[in-house]
Amino acid sequence: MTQDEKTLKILLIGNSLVGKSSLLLRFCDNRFNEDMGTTIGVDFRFANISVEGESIQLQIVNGKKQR
Ligand SMILES: Nc1nc2c(ncn2[C@@H]2O[C@H](COP(=O)(O)OP(=O)(O)OP(=O)(O)O)[C@@H](O)[C@H]2O)c(=O)[nH]1
Ligand SMILES: [Mg+2]
Repeated sequence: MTQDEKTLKILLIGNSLVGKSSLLLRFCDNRFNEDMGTTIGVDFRFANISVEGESIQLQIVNGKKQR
């Protein structure tokens, strides 16, 4: 990562089974997996997007509401 590359941290939060993991998988890999199972602990992914020619790194944390 170069010094001037921008990084954004994104936290996905919401109740269990609302589709957080599915949203993340679709965004990062453009896939859908019907039997993914509930997320244990914290799961995170990195993604790069380009906005007006500028590269931005996304650090997406898939959180979980504790109950
Ligand atoms: N039909 C349909 N089902 C979806 C969609 N998104 C998610 N699901 C289903 O909803 C269920 C829960 O999705 P997850 O992505 O695992 O939800 P989650 O919020 O990560 O759940 P936890 O990890 O338990 O917090 C799964 O059975 C998915 O297959 C959607 O857009 N359409
Ligand atoms: Mg999940």
